[in-house]
Amino acid sequence: MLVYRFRIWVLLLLVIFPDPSLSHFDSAKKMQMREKVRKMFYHAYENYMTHAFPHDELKPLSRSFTDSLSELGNLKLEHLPQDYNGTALTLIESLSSLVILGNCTEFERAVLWLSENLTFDVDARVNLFECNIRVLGGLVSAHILATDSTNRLVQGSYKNQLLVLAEDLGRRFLPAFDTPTGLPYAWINLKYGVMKNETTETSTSGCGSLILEMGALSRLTGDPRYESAALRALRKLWSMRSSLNLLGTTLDMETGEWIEHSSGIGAGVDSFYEYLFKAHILFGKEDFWRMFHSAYLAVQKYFRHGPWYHEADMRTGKATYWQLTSLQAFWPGLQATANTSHREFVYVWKKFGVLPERYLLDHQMLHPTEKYYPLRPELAESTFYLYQATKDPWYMEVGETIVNSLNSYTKVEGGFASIRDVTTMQTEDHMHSFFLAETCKYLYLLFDDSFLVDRNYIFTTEGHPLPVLSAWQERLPEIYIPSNWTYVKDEKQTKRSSAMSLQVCPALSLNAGHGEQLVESACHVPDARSDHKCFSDEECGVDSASCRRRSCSMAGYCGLWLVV
Ligand code: DMJ
Repeated sequence: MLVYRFRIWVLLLLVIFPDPSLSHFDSAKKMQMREKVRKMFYHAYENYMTHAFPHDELKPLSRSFTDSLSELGNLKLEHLPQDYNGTALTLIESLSSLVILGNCTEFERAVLWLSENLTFDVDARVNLFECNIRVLGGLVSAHILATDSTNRLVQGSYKNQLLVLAEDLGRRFLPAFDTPTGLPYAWINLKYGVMKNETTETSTSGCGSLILEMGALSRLTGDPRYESAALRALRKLWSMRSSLNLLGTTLDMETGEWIEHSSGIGAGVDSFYEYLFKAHILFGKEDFWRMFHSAYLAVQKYFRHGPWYHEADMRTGKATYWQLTSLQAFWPGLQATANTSHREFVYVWKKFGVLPERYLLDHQMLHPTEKYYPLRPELAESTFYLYQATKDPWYMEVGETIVNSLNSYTKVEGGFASIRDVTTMQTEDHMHSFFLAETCKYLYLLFDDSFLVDRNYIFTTEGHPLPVLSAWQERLPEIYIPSNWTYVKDEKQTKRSSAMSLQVCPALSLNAGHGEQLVESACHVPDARSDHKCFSDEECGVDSASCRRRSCSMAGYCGLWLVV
């Protein structure tokens, strides 16, 4: 019975997934797709500018606006401001995308408007994490882009106005960190600081993903307080890990005790892992790499189940919730070798037309209430990274599918609307600012990466680019220094090949005796067929890291699936 169901899935998937060897992605097609994405961006941007600016976000169905900065992360909509008229959130979030799309005129117009009108001296309680990634990150990144002569912006008219705004905002963040543990409050009033009786509950990503933006602000202003505050919080959080190197999802920042011990790689935690890795790239500190390495190994050990990631209790490592949450879709992009997980996310996208917020893996069904798709970027993000890493045209086809779905299901006259229920494709009157900051940007970069040629950027969790500058780097950890910089390879070393080139498991092919180190690799033996698909377990070979035999997944791809 199971075998039949499996075969039917595979047959269905053969129809759903095109064969990449027949890829139609020549340069004309790429250009056509790029233009399609450009149109999407401007349809969203112009509708925001016409119907919502200078308020925070667009309501595309009613063609009106919402001042949503203080609603972000505020599930119960508590302490909403009485007299707050927005901070042009979507415009700030669009700045770096405008530069990537090459629209310097509009970028300059926006910079001018912001420098003359934007103020953070507003009585609004905001979520520190959200305000950091969207507003501070948007401003810091745009400031760097404005001062980069290769962007052909009119340099003379730019007088660091965005940096001045960013520094003002950063100063307003600092009272949140003035706590006995160094862990910040999740909420801060921009005008009055931490409110009386403010909640002490926060999340792992809330206090562990501030280092890129606040670190960049310190490097740009020479004021170390921002980076130190973010670093102290991150270190404290890391010290709270369990003996399994796992963290929970929510905690009390005042006592430093965990509230929710179950966690995964999705909501409430996701960007914590992302920032450890990216902070290492941006600032070069070995510490970040060590933390990331231990945390990553623990994720792979306790959360991973074949291509999927479930949640587990940080104390025992025992599985708790078996569910896909849409935020998890950034993970394959972070790994950049995780084509198997990426394919399963694509499979779910194709099954529903877009990616539902939560999908129960153990029951293979949608979560009864979280059936929405708020125009999230994570799958486009991973698709862009995996295309950059592999140049496999299949990822462009995935990008095309995403673009087509967004245009068919979410495009309305007044912009792009979130989906309330993926089973009915009923729309909702909200276009989140990350649609312009991330979703459109990653899709555009997938089809045209000319912005990245000869430049080395990391993207923040909100998709704002920050350049990797040697001036910001500490000494590089040994692990990242190519061997030929310091010494000539000996004979044994030259004989070593990667698992990918050997196409066999390194543990089988390399003799790990007598001082010789076993080469561990995250890459796997390439799939037998050029379209990466499989019909049977026999086609799948072995996994190079574990040497276990791989099998053919429900979606028809090779991987290390464990039987549930
Ligand atoms: C964005 O604000 C960021 O990507 C964040 O890290 C997670 N959620 C949204 C997009 O889904």
